[in-house]
Amino acid sequence: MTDVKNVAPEMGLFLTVEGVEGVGKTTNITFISEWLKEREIPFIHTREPGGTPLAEELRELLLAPRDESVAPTAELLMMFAARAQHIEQVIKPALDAGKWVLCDRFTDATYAYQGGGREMGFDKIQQLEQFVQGEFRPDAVVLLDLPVAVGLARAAKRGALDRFEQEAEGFFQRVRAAYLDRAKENPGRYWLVDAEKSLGEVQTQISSVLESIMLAKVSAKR
Ligand code: T5A
Repeated sequence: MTDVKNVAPEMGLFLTVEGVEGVGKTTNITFISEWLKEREIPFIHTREPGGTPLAEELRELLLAPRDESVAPTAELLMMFAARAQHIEQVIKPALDAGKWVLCDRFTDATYAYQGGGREMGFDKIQQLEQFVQGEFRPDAVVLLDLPVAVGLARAAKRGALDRFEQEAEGFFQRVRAAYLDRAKENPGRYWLVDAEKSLGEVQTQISSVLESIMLAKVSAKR
């Protein structure tokens, strides 16, 4: 185990976890939280859409199944409205205080779901990303990947489906493809984990990814 106790307080890091439905984000974010606690690394755990009272209200609006069809542009703008609030109220203050921010989804999900899944393309998302975030990006993205059918089967076991989970399999195939394309384009920032394996094997991969991320951060500081 790398000893980071003396450097951790000044080592804010923005780590996001991404993947298609049922890939195991929630399960593995709990694992990452424990991993950080064991190393006494100060962190917060948050999520998108959500993370502040206003953004959580937007999440409810976005995820609720409804009879009215939601215009992709309306969906996209609500994602970024929630994100703007989340960044200013929660993410940046935590990073400024030297904490790690462990975030369940961020803008990569917008590229994957609205850009890929909804086929909106990526130009407008890039413009909004620049408008809302400037140059602010996650330091590292853990991308959990598995065949869509496996993830959907896992998600289906949890009960009632939200508005996104009700989409057809083709939607999630496009989501997965968009995630994998982004990981290929930015190999330094994305850490791909084979999430089809057993939970133990997935968490072994995640531990080794976290060690690498932390070592990279420590050496960048020296
Ligand atoms: N969205 C979000 C956008 O469209 N645009 C955006 O910009 C953003 C930010 C948010 C929705 O919003 C969309 C995407 C989403 O549809 P969410 O809650 O983040 O919703 O998304 P979900 O994918 O639904 O997340 P969940 O937390 O519900 O699912 P997880 O976390 O991927 O899966 P988890 O951990 O609950 O695991 C599912 C089941 O699989 C088992 C678990 O025990 C659980 O039962 N499991 C395994 N089983 C076998 N082997 C393994 N390795 C396993 N790992 C987990």
